[in-house]
Amino acid sequence: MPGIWWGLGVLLPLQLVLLGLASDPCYDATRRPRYCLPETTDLATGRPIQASATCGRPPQRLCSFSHQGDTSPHQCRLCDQADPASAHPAAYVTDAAGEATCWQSGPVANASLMLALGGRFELLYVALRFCSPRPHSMALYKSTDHGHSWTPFQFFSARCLRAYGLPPASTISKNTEHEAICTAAQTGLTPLVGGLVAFMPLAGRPSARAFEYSPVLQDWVTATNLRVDFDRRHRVLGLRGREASYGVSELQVGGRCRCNGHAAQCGAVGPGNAPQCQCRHNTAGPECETCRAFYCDRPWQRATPRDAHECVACECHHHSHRCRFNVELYELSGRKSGGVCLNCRHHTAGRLCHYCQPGFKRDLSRPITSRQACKACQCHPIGAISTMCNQTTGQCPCKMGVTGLTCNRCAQGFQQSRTAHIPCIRKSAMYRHWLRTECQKHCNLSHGRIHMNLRKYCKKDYVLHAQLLAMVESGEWWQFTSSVLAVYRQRRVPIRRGEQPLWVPRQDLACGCLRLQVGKAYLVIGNDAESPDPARLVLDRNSLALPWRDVWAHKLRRFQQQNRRGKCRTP
Ligand SMILES: [Ca+2]
Repeated sequence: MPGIWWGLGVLLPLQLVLLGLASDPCYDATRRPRYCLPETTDLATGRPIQASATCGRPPQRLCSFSHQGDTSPHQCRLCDQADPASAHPAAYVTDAAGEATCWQSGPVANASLMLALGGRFELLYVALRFCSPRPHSMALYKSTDHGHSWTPFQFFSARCLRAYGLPPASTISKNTEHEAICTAAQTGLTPLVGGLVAFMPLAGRPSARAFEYSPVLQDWVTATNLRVDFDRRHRVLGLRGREASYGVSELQVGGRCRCNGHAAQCGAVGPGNAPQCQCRHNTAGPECETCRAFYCDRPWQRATPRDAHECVACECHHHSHRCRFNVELYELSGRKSGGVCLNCRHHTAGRLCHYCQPGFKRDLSRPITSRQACKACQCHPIGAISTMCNQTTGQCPCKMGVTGLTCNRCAQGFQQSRTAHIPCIRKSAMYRHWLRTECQKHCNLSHGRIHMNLRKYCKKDYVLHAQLLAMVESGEWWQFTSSVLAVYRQRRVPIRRGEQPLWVPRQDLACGCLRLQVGKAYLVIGNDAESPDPARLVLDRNSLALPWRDVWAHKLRRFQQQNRRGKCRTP
């Protein structure tokens, strides 16, 4: 038998039918994610079921009816648990034999059946086929915690108020959508055999049409276990109470895995394991209730027909496999993106691994997703101020006078120096610097004060007191006109007092070996050795010209006298 649920097939959501046709119900033809649901299956058939009472221990005589509306021709048979041929165990409620087999409670006032569904499911219908007359009062309970606690699902009673304290068939308002009601329907005595009691958890509930948007109803239809309490039997004329029984031949529970709209398939992972959703839309978990690792750019949401709420991968430009969700960033982005990449590799950095690390520059010839998207700056260790270059241009920060992407050469107008501190200096400064060192070498200057004593006096060829009157340039020479005021030591070719030309090499003056000023008087001390012409009076870098001080006159006269006395000849 295909099932007792013929009539309800058309009531199943149309989507189930449509989804069955598509290759992947969770995506449309253009591979866009869409709301999807696993098939509704019969959750009861084949599952073990428990009954609070079962006939046949000890063997009992029970009577049942063979015709739906006629109470008179009933059959009475022995129920004996020890004899399989006449036993009516609870397993007959969920067996595959359908109406052919039947559980019988025996002549008890109350009985119940309990079914563990083997996981959390969303239930669409619960249906019981009776082999006895339907109960006068019965209650359906569900559990969402595997039988630890129970919630009323539906009450059925010909006398609702008396049996369960509830008004019969009260309408369901939006505020009471998650509450059980009591109905007198399906409680009639007839049919005496084969009667049906069915319950659809969503029927009559205002939000049922918007089930995907109603967490209240989503919870309402969710169950792990079902229990049916048979609370009162109808009195049947001609049937004695000790021969009457509750009898159920079939229980069907239509439900589907709770996958939050993210799976169209659901199956047991291993033997004895609860069925698990085969999650799509980058979701994970037994009920697709979280996003897959790395797919956390947006917060998880249940899918709806309007929006599949697919979990979105973090955009890390292929430089990271890990990310976390940041709610502040998500809000700041206008609820678009909240993923933060972790451990960016390939020298990338930033929330989306879309920058280069400090010390690396973007190689714009490669896409940012390339492993070589970031290259080392390679700033010159001497020319650059730091090792960190501009991310986009790659320009290293150069020291003054240094240029080039990596600061590897001197800028125009600059020239390499030999110091790392200032690797390039202005060319003019360079020249001055060169001149200074060259002149220092050239002039052979004796630094410090000159202390004139007899020994030094004797070493010199001549010592004069002269005043400079004028100067003219003459080739490589400066020709001064001097007035020799006194001769304190005379050379071989005598120097006359009075006006005398005085020659100074041009470079000696440029380098400042001699500091001479027209109009001033000097103590001039020199040797003849360097002079190209013994007749000429030449003043050069080996000579001395000290601004004249009158105090020297006396001292020099004394040296002169000592010289005349021959003191210079005896060392
Ligand atoms: Ca059966």
